[in-house]
Amino acid sequence: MKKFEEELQKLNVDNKDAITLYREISELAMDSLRERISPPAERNAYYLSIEYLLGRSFYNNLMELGVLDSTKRILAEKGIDINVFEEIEDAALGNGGLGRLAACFLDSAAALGLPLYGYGIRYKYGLFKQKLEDGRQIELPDDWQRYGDPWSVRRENEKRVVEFADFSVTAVPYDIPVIGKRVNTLRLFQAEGSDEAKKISEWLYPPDDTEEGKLLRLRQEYFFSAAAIGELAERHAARYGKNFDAFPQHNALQLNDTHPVIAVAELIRLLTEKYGVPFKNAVNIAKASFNYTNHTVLPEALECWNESLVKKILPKIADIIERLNKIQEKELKALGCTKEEIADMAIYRNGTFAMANLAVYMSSAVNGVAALHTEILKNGLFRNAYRVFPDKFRNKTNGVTKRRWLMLCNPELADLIDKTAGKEWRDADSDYSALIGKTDGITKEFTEVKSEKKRQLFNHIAKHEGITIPNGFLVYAQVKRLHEYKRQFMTAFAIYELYVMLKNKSITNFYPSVFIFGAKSAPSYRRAKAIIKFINEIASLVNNDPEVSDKLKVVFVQNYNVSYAEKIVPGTDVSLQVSTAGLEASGTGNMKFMMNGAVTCGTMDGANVEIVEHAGRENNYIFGATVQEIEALKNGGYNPNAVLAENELHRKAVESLVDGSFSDGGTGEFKELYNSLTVGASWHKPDQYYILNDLESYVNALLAINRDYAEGKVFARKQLENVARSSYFSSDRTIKEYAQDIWHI
Ligand code: 26Q
Repeated sequence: MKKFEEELQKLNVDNKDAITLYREISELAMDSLRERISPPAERNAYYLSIEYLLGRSFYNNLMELGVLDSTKRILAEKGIDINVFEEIEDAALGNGGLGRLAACFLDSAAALGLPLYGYGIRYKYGLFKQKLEDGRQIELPDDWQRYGDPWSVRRENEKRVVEFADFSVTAVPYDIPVIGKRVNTLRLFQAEGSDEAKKISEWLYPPDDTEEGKLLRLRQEYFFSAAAIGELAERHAARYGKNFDAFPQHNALQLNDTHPVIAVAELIRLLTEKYGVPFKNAVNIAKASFNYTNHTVLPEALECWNESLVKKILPKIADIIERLNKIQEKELKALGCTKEEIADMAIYRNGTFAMANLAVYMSSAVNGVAALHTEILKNGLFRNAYRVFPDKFRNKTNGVTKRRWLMLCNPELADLIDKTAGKEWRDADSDYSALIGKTDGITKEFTEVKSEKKRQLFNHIAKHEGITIPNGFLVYAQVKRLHEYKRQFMTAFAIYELYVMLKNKSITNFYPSVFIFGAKSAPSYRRAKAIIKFINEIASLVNNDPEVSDKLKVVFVQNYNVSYAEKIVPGTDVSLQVSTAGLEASGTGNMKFMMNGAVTCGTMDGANVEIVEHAGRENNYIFGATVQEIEALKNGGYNPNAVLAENELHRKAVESLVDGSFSDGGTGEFKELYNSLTVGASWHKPDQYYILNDLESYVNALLAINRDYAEGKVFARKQLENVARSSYFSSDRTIKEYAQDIWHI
């Protein structure tokens, strides 16, 4: 990288603003990368994902190139603070966990030297930018390319046409380098052509509450799937000739949830129509090439496409899916399945295509994203398929990249690990288990690192939210998409109860604490938006009450995104992971926090189960009903009103929604939230996420943490044990498993 550093030395920075410098320095880095792009291997894996939540590339790429420190130094010599580039927007081409996981996976594969290529969509507008006005979420368009996009290369001569029944679209590839031992690429397609063609890559996640919106979403899914498949088929033919029997030997395709499942039908269509492969062979080739990862068991998040919709714009694809359904039915009958079992597994039912069923039937491997989640797939959602095709199913517990989520966002902790256990942990093939047994000796140094990261976080919050948090506060954080099943609502009640207890002095010796929330709600998700408003009402009550504000603070940060997470995660003591057991497939925020020395306060859900297995239950705070207990409540006629009748504090907290304590501005939102817990709604029973069932044990866990934290060293040791035992949650480990067990690369 000498060349990059020399060029940077020569760079004239006079009178250039941060944006110009950002572009010029990024271009220098891209120049130095050009000859390092790795050629495809004989066998490659491809990740098909409708989301990639990349965050900022600038600092990460300089780090991966090994020039972050020298760039910082050279710029400083020129009078420029490298932090000026923090005004550069995140590339937020995703919503949350599934998109961020895709980014971590690409990073890990490159670091390990594995040929994994990403395919997706180059949305003009990524996930909306969030502002809070009067405690409410306001959405603003995310024009992330406003300052240019120096990390992408447009591949004009590799564009291809994607056809719909009513019009065709040009898919133009943009390649983003993914840097590591190999330099792989993430290829995002941009839709070009007529106005309606261009619309396809305009918005991440168009509102799909109308027929038109649904059509657009379907077009997006087909658009990038077909562009990717077209390219892979063409490349195969050019390299190995028109015999496609060997296609699965050279290509492993991973479906990131069901959004790209239509690629399966597209491969069959292309092979039969363009390359003369008989239908049956094409089906077998597809089955041997595809694998599917499920990321959610929530019924409302399982994709079903109306047959008529698919027929309208993709008649041949609809035909193929129907044929697959018949083949499946025949096979299942021959295997002795009952009518009910066949109906449950059917690809086509009640006029819709069940995409998860299509994915399971047409994939070689099907995986969940945490041990518990995979068990739930095998015994619940896909129980029949599991009985018929047990060998397909496997677990691949998620992970996160330690490069972005430790080395980059917490260099102070990374240095401490170096000093204590050597530097080897930084290699993709290594881990930090060398820390094990050494944590006792470094609690003081760790506490200093944590305090420094809190100071940095509090400064950032003061600057962006205008709220000051005194140094030394204990930090609890719940940052993730806003969803009822994630139960930010329950945290709100817990905070309100703490507030009441502080006021009436039934708790004393409370260690001063701040609760940090960060979350975006889907724009049309009314209840989630009401929960944001409710949390902000509690925040203003607590923060403005002089009697408690030196003990308790609540901050809801605006526009929580990857870059904000890089500040919050290192500065947090307690990671709140409190979903209703059985509903969070894995969670990956929990892993980022653990890696940075936060204890988990959580339920036995998703990857929390494995976090506790590795780091020790004694070093974390587990509370609430287990999956089995939730099952029992479900079957036993759970009655939240009985809980309310018995517990005055809970009653006070829940009644605060309707007794005038807070105002929802006359919208009726708080009453609706209240009803969701006490009377239910047409589509669900009261308190369907068992908030009131778990609230008491939650508050007790928060209080136990608060007491233990005051002990100092003992708590720091718990935090450090989490760091030392977090190796398993590196996405390097996860990717090695995919490479060995599924992709065979
Ligand atoms: C559903 C129906 C129609 C259209 C879209 C969708 C849809 C869109 C996005 C369904 C699901 C998603 C996103 C899911 C997601 O992010 N899941 C998270 O995946 C993480 C990575 O595996 C897990 O850690 C989280 O537990 C899981 O919630």
